[in-house]
Amino acid sequence: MPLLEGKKALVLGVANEKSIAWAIARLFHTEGADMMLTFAGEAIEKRVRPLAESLDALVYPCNVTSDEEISSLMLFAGEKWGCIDILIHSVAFAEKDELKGSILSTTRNGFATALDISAYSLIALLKAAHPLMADRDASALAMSYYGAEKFFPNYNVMGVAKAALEASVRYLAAGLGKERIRVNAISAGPIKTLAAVGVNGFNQILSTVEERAPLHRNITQEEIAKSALYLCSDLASGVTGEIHFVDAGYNITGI
Ligand code: NAD
Ligand code: IMJ
Repeated sequence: MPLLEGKKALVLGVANEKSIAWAIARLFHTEGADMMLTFAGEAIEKRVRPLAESLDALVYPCNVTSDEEISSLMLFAGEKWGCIDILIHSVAFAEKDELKGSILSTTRNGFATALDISAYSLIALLKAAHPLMADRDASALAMSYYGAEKFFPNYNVMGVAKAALEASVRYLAAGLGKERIRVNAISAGPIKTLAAVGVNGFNQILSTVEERAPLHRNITQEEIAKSALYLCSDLASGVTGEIHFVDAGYNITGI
């Protein structure tokens, strides 16, 4: 039996075939969900349209910095579907200069941009989407990283943004529980996606995980998607406000 038969799933954050959001979209489609993908900007649109077509997915623009684009997206979902069962937030951005050197070089604007796109956007999206999600056992899922809790070189303001994202997940879960909307996050191990391109020392991070994680390997986008399927399906009907690690066990290690 497919786990998401007839469910309406809105996925933000597909940039290319390596995106975590793409693995989630493919698996949710396989499990019977109707899909909608969003894009921010023309460069991404060119990549997303053919991917969406292969899933029969609807496509709509949404730059998460814009309240107008968010509300227009939800109007579109309302017209097409009348409801939303699943919202996947797989979006993050900081200016590249913020992701090197010291946290002390973080600028006021760089901080605002990173927190706006990577954390506030989850609140903004659910503020606009919750009327479509209420009272149908809907769920939202965001993507985080262990840098929210611990120091990782170069992650800098993104670590602060992920800490805010994880706290937002807990507050949103508490606020939306009365509408029977669950809100969770996956804290994923490092993966070579577009979000890792040009990051100093990324290969070192990958080999440290191989060396030290209990499973002695890195994780895949498909493994994140499988855990996302659990968290967004009825299998996790009692789970909300949770930050679930999919990291080959790396986070439990001491030395
Ligand atoms: P990705 O580059 O494929 O995905 C990031 C997405 O964010 C892209 O689709 C991009 O278009 C979108 N985005 C950026 N600014 C936006 C805006 N203003 N409006 C709308 N969309 C915007 O990389 P990914 O690795 O698949 O990242 C997805 C999520 O997973 C991010 O939240 C990231 O922090 C998180 N994550 C990634 C890793 C990793 O190692 N790759 C590990 C843990 C968590
Ligand atoms: C990103 C930067 C520094 C260290 C990093 C990462 N480590 C990991 C990532 C150790 C695993 C990837 N990650 C978890 C992210 O959340 C990445 C977010 C990101 C990446 C970029 C690169 C390109 C750019 N802006 C970005 N904004 C956010 O210009």
